[in-house]
Amino acid sequence: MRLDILTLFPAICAGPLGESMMKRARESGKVDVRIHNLRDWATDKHRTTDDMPFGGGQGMVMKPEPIFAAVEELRTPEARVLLLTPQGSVFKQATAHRLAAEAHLIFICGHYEGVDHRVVEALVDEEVSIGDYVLTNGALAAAVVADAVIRLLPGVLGDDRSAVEESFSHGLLEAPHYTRPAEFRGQRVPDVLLGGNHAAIAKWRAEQGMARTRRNRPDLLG
Ligand code: 6GU
Repeated sequence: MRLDILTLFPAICAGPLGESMMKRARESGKVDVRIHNLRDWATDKHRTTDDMPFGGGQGMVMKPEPIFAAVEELRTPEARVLLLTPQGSVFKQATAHRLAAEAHLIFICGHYEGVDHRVVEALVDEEVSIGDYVLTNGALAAAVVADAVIRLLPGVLGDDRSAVEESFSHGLLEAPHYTRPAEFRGQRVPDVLLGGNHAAIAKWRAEQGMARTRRNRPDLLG
């Protein structure tokens, strides 16, 4: 997969996508991540990327020209173009699986109060938000979406089962995990996990996952 990220703050994306599993996925060629400064496509002396909103109101709006120039230069026939914005539809694990099947993604990171809507009309295939809260810009959201998608690419996770068995794959949260020591500061690991009864362990985990979902995420149970 190729992923182009267009942002006014490349360093915000570069940190999270330059460590650990993301770093290895890039170094092994499983994903080609290119982080671009949108300012490189601004043409005036001050390299302006924003302007005042027509109709008045608070804040600035990202100008269309640099975004059009960048996307027209970077896009390929296979490219799917996303705008990261709190006005988007909410990103879910299912969205990550769908995007992981694409050959080329282009992320446009929104900033200021918004992006000139002609960008959405003419260039963007989908608008994506990462949740119901407001970030100062879309670069952090782009790194989040990129991580969730890249870890699903073939060969990126060491053990391919871990992507199948994890949280949300079955629509529920996971059971608690424990490692050694079996007793720590008076708290014991549940006995069922210490015996080798795999059917009993699977049953306990299913019950715990359900109880945790009821407590923390009742919305997932409809
Ligand atoms: Cl994609 N951008 C911004 N600025 N805030 C957000 C978001 C995106 N998703 C949730 N909040």
